[in-house]
Amino acid sequence: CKGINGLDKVVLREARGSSAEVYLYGGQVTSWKNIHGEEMLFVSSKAIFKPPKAIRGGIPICFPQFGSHGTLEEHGFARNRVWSIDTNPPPFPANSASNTFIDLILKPSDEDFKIWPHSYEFRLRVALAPGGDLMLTSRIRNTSTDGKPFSFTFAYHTYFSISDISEVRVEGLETLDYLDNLKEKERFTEQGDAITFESEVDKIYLSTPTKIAILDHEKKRTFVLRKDGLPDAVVWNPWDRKAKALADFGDDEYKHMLCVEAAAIEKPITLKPGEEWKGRQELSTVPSSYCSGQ
Ligand code: TA6
Repeated sequence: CKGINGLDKVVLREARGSSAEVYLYGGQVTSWKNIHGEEMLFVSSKAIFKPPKAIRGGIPICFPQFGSHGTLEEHGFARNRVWSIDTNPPPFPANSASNTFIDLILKPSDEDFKIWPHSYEFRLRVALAPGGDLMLTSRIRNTSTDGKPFSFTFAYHTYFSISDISEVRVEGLETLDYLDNLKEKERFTEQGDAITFESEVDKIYLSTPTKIAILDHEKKRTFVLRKDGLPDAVVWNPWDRKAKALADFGDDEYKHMLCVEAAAIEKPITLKPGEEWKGRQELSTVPSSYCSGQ
């Protein structure tokens, strides 16, 4: 269907009423609603839905570079490109079985090849499971014929919609090492209990578990992020000062969002010609009272 500024977006609806929206611009999920029609993702009221700015919110795809550690623009360029509908996807493994999905594909333009001289096919499947779990599967293949391998870093930069940042806990990252982006990426070890928030946070947790829980106290809702092929996890909230410095972010919006990002950063992924990498994240929600100990 037609989205803002003539850019297309795809709306997925599954039988029990959950839905998702995916912009071809950036291959970006910008909405994920549960069966009650409640929006689970944060998109800034000041988001810009057209090139060259990435849409502020939803699930930006950071590829072929996470962050600014490299030669490309921050978070690479996949989120700033218009993707195509993939009409001929290779078969997906059974575990992404769902009958409500869209397949998108991104291949390098001549311009892209100048800034990142590698041939690849990036296939993204966005799927809704019956009942509304949201599944993103990325498959990136090195299609070069010159025998050259390439390396990349990657993240699903997911913006969760939350009631109040001061009443959120993240479970699953306790005692792990992390690189602190606010302290020259110095390495620290996280303390032993759930993470809470009272100021700007920008941390890359290393070698994290496949399941991370984000507990929204007020909504009595827990987001569960399950991931595969993505060993790291970024946790980011800009807080007030950084929020004010972002033109496409409302001054107070930091109170109602938290980024928890399944990622591969510390150890870049290297693909030889013909090799394919798969990175998957699955988002679900459970009532908080049942979450602890799961
Ligand atoms: O994921 C955290 C982070 O790397 C922060 O450092 C902050 O820059 C955030 O991403 C947003 O980046 P963006 O380029 O989308 O403004």
